[in-house]
Amino acid sequence: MDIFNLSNRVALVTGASYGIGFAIAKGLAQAGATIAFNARREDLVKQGVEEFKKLGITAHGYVCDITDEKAVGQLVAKIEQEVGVIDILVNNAGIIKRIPMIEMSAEDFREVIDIDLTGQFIMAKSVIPSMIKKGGGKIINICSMMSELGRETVSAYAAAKGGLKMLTKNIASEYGEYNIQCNAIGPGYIATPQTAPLREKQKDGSAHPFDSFIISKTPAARWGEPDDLAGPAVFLASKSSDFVNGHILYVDGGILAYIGKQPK
Ligand code: NAP
Ligand code: GCO
Repeated sequence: MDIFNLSNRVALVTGASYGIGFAIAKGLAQAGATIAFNARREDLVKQGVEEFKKLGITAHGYVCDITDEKAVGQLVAKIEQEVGVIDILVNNAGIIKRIPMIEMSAEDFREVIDIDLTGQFIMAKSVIPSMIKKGGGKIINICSMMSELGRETVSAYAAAKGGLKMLTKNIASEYGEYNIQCNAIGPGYIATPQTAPLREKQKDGSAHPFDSFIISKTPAARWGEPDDLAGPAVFLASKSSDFVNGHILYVDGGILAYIGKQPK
């Protein structure tokens, strides 16, 4: 459908060698976009390029750490030169550290904030000037259930993802007049390497208690798959969402709508 068509659009998806970033990049490519992506390690960039190739997608891979402002500036300039001006930025790269707050060092806390919040700021500020010159663009930040909810051990992550929600609204407020739409996707619990430790089988072969907990908290009664995020990303990257700005689209199987089951 033309309203979702991304032909002649260049999309940069950060951290897209695997996981949610890969699935979103695949979805954008299937809607017609040309894909650029980055990872921190050369081998993961190569692996990503190969995985895209297997799907018939020519993706342009680059080594870049999103927290390095100078390197990000060089990355954006290189993509503009080799691929074209970035029309769509998906701020996907991120990490989590699961440590009880009173045991967490300030250094660990800062690292999470640096990658999950400052890195998104650096990426966005680096693509916006060319978007303004070109007459518009789309920025999609990847938020979280932790943009709304807290839980044990994820204080830094929740602080970063809560901050990212407000950065999303601020970018929309500050650059909306330039036809830039900045929205976010808030994924629920998605089966990726990031959440693998929460889904590990127990020694006796039973499900991890957190695994069963999430299934019971999710009206859809399952973990999400990375591909569940592709359609919402295409919507937010396309002209279908031209009057949607500063919105957080939760794609969570209903977690945020649900009070939870009463205990038996
Ligand atoms: P993942 O499987 O751990 O993948 C994260 C990606 O980010 C990797 O490609 C990683 O690449 C990249 N990355 C991390 N730090 C980076 C840095 N400094 N510079 C460049 N790339 C970096 O995670 P995921 O589950 O797909 O999650 C992707 C995003 O969705 C994250 O922002 C995450 O917080 C968010 N999210 C995940 C879930 C979930 O349930 N899985 C739910 C809500 C939100 P390298 O380490 O190889 O560089
Ligand atoms: C955790 C999880 C999360 C998810 C996700 C939820 O330990 O609770 O890893 O925080 O990855 O962000 O939306």
